[in-house]
Amino acid sequence: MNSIDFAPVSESQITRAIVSEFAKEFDKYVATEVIIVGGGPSGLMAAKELASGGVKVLIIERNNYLGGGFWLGGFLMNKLTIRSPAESVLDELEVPYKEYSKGLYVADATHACSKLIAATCDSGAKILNMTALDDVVLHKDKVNGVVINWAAVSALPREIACADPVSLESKLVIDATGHDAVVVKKLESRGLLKTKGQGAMWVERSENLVVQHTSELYPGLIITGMAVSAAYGLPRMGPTFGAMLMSGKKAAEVAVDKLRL
Ligand code: 48F
Repeated sequence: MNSIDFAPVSESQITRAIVSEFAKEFDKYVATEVIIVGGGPSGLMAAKELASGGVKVLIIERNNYLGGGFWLGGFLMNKLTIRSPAESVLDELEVPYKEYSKGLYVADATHACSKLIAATCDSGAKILNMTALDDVVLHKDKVNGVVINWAAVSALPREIACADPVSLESKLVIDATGHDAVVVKKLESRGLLKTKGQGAMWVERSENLVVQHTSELYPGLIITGMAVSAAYGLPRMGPTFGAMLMSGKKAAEVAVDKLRL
């Protein structure tokens, strides 16, 4: 290949393409059906399921990348584990894996995470990355949306960046922020609920309990993934991810039931 003639396009056209397309999409999602805070495995799974079912869903993610803890297995090693029956989700996502021992499967974390992100984008879910949750919108004892700011602004001390955040409205919010349970903590800080904090490691019990407790914790607020453990004081599970994927699926089911009411 000697040379390629790229289309003649000016710098300002490129800037306009970005600004106008971002503004159009942002405008569409200023009021939406479901906002998912956190783009780790549970949040991505919930978003994929909801958007595939025709629900208008937006993920808020403070990092510039999606995936959360799903990019790595345990101890900075690129292998993640899944316990039966959650390998069915790997099949759905077409992630290769192998059976290590009866009922315990191993996959490459980077491969699994890339496939989950791609499936979520393909489903039609929209993503606002580099965006951090600042607070919740609360109307008459029901969560009605989120207050957000650019992650870069949230990371600066108040005295340097006193930039007001903006609000997005939604019928439901899903807290998928992992161990920090950031949305839940906003309600706790106002005395509206009490969290128990995550329990110690006990893998045999943890995964079943997380899926079981995935529910609407407060009117308008559904919890999924490790946020469930933090809210209910359930045991932690370490680098095994089946419950994150299954909890995301259950959170989507709970949301669909609520939207139908
Ligand atoms: O931590 P994370 O992967 O949560 P998860 O879906 O999965 C937990 C597992 O990765 C693992 C485990 C079980 O296998 O113990 O830890 O429950 O993903 C949480 C996402 O939320 C984002 C964060 O960057 C990450 O991508 N997040 C956290 N706080 C905020 C946020 C915030 N204030 N605003 C926006 N995003």
